[in-house]
Amino acid sequence: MKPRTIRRSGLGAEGRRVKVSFVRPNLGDWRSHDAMEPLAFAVLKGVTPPDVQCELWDERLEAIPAQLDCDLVALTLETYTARRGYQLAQQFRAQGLKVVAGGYHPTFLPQEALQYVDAVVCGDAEEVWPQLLVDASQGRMQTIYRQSAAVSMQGLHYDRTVFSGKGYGHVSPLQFSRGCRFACDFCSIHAFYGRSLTCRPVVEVVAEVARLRTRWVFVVDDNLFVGPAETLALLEALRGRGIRWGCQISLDVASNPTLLQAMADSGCVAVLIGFESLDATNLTQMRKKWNNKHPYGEAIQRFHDHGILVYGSFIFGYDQDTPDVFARTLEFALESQLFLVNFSALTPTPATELYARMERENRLIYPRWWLDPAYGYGDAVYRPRHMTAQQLTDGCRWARSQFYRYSNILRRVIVPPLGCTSLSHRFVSLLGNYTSRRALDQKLGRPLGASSLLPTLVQPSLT
Ligand code: B12
Ligand code: SF4
Repeated sequence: MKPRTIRRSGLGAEGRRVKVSFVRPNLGDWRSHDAMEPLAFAVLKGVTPPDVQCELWDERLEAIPAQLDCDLVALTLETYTARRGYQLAQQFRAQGLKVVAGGYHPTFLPQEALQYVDAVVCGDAEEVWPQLLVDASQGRMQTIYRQSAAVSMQGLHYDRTVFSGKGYGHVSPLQFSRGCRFACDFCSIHAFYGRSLTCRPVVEVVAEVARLRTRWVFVVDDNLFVGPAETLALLEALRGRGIRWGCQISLDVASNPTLLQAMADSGCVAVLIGFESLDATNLTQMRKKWNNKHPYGEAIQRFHDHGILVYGSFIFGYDQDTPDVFARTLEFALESQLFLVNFSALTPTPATELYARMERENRLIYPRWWLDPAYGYGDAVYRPRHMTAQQLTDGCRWARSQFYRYSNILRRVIVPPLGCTSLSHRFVSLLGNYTSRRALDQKLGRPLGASSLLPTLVQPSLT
């Protein structure tokens, strides 16, 4: 792996300095309640020469102004925000501004993105961003910039000054690693990072923790169980820092008593675990058969015994699922005292193995659902094997609505799992449930993008 060097290149001698507006679109032109600081822009700000002016607009917190006072608009796009992002790009390009897009979606579909923006950055960006700024200032921005996935994270500076004055909540995101040692067929992480798995030096992470504006931390890694030694080194260094934190981590950590204890000792209050399915054949199909080795009930109990709440993520619609899957999974979630759940309809995103399989099997109802005005957030986008697409959409909604009924929320907060009865646990549970319920009410079934601009977005050909 080549060592990472931050090129503080400045801008071209004969070129002028560009003024940059970082823009984080929402799913549509409305505000939401689950916004955390978008770390991508802290990374970009960290490699932006100090005299390049930057501002941030996050549509989850505030309306994006109709006119931006800048030369370059830098959009971060996920698949769910692509449609809205393209609409904004069209609007700003019509005003003569240059637009660059980065993040998961443009990385996977650069040619689609280039129908709406001037340039695309594929992959992580800290190595290529300074050069892009130079090129932009000289009026010769290339169309595609690509950074290798295997760049070291050593010395990465997450410059959070870019978030000053914005109304983000009380949880600070923090990154330790990139990539995941697994490759579940539906997940974008493998498609983005391939086999590369990199960590920041623990000492740099700890120094960043000391500078955070809050003591509540969410480690954004897709799987904090990078490896026993790496994860243990981080956990030991986090002990005694006075933080309360949560993360996403693979289920196999529950079979490692040393790591579980170290998580508890360092202030971990909650973990998000991808259980995905209660069916062993489904797990094998999604390339997650290692989940079968760890009986779910016992694993959850071990987390609870260590004072760690469990947020369970489940996907409905794999090929073994029949219409009774919703009630069975709901019952499991309630009985095993999960404090939050995510019940999602299986949704094939671009560049994943799942997407390729669905396309091969000719099962996609909305092949480009992220651009399709008929698609609503949470809708099934393909034909499941043993139920209709409508049953899948409705079943997910039903299971969510049952889990987040006020009576169930109250029960979870008043009677938490033994081992998770402190005020901190109850606070996290109450806030998490309230936020999830509100976010779901707001998003489910809603078309992506802004309704006022829908007619102007053309569907590109991807060939
Ligand atoms: C934290 C998180 C959330 C948080 C919110 C994050 C926030 N900031 O508010 C919550 C929990 C709310 C959330 C929600 C969802 N999320 Co989310 N989330 C993440 C997670 C785990 C970390 C994001 C992060 O901070 N990364 C760290 C930063 C530094 O990395 P980065 O964003 O990739 O940025 C780098 C590059 O991509 C690039 N880059 C990115 N943007 C730009 C822009 C420019 C101009 C340039 C040059 C470069 C560039 O440079 C950066 C630095 O190198 C990611 C997975 C991941 N590892 O990124 C999933 C992820 C982004 N989420 C995902 C999904 C699917 C969702 C949901 C739709 C889930 C659901 N079913 O409800 C929702 C809704 C999303 C929405 N838009 O509303 C998918 C997106 C897949 C895709 N194809 O787009 C991801 C990749 C997870 C996954 N395993 O598949 N999420
Ligand atoms: S374990 Fe999680 S992050 Fe890793 S590939 Fe599977 S779903 Fe993605």
